[in-house]
Amino acid sequence: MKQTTRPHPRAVLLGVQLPGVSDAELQSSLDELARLGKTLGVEIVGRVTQRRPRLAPAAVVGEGKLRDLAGYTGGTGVVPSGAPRAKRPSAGREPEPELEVREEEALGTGAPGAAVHAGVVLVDHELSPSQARNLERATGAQVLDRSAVILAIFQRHARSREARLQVEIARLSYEAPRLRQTGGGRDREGGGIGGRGAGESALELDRRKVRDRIAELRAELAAIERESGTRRTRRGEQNTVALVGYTNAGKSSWMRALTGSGVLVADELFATLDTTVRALRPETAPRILVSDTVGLIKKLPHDLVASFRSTLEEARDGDLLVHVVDASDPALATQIAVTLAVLAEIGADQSPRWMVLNKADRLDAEARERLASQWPDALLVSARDPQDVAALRARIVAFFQRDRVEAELLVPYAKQRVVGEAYACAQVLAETHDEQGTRLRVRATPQALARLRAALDGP
Ligand SMILES: Nc1nc2c(ncn2[C@@H]2O[C@H](COP(=O)(O)OP(=O)(O)OP(=O)(O)O)[C@@H](O)[C@H]2O)c(=O)[nH]1
Ligand SMILES: [Mg+2]
Repeated sequence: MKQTTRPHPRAVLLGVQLPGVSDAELQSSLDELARLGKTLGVEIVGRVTQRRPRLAPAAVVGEGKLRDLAGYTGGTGVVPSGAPRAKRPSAGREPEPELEVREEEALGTGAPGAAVHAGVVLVDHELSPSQARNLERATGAQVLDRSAVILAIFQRHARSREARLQVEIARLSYEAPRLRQTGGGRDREGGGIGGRGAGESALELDRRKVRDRIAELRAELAAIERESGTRRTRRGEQNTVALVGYTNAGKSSWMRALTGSGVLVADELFATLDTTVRALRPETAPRILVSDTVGLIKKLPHDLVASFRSTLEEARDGDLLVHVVDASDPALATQIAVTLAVLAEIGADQSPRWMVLNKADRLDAEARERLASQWPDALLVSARDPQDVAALRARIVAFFQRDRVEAELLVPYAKQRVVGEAYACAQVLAETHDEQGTRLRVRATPQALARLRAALDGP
């Protein structure tokens, strides 16, 4: 082994093939889980799957598969009967407040003879607290379900105060019921809320602390959102386009291409958590604002949707939604369906919407043809192709010009601020001055025109 590179913690994937799920669907779901794991920095060393009518209540899979799983992790492969063993002392460290992949354990060499030792098990299903605990006891590894993995990525990628608060609220909400049912405070590391003692009183204390903390964070978030709410209302006067879609589809790449902004583009899942708003370049008069939004994913934990609601509402408030799809991903149909479902959930399914099949540069002629006939209304493009960028920009500009009407406005000298407003929300074709005031010839939407006239009639 090279000494310079720090090895990644190793993980094994666990998935159950439920009735109605094809082999391909199962594998594609596990592929996605593997990508989520890689985003967290773990190396995937194997997959254990089982076809079952439902998840085994005790430990997701049956006894035989549990032993297979332990072959990767070095555990006993058996769920011990009786009370959970006492917690290992955590080397005098304070409990980590984050759901983190514990590298030191993942790198352990506990399994004599095991070729690859995985310290982490990623499960492609929502786990009950007892399933998680049993799996941990049988495998000796850290067990994370899909929601926990997504939450950990969000936690790692959150930059702004707003995003950090949203993630923290989601994480506490995710953990609260688990805390309730473990019966002795948290017995899994990584959650680290409240006391460690066993018994009802400690549990009560933990629960209250979590509730209080969530309330506190919500209040803080509400204050921030009130402010960004006013920012949004101000933007409400302008033309806005929201880029929405599945994570890694290329939203931020389009944001960069359309606006020249330096937003982060990365080949990882959930690179973007904060909404960024920038003007379309070259600038139009009035300006068209483009916003880049948080990506979506299959089985996005409900707590995250709830807590990122206001961020997602940025998309709902757009005059036009550009739904970016990774056309080179074999799972694009599922990704489209998931995106549309979330848009419907947040009430964003009423706005005009275009579908952009992105990454067309990765497709051969045959695939392009197939997609074009399958999604006849979509645009097949690449964020990397300047011609495609110019074409989409032109379509966006045309969209906002569509219902424009021309009008003449006389702005008295006492109300010159309306001239500024006209430049902000309309295209000013001519400006002349006479003794009565400023005469503007404008082209604007009927709504913008009505606003300007109201401003002229008002005090
Ligand atoms: N080949 C190719 N790659 C692209 C294209 N658009 C984006 N990518 C790549 O796809 C990856 C994801 O792009 P992003 O723009 O960060 O995707 P996103 O939708 O913002 O993703 P999240 O913020 O994580 O939800 C990056 O590695 C990009 O370079 C494209 O048109 N062609
Ligand atoms: Mg992004």
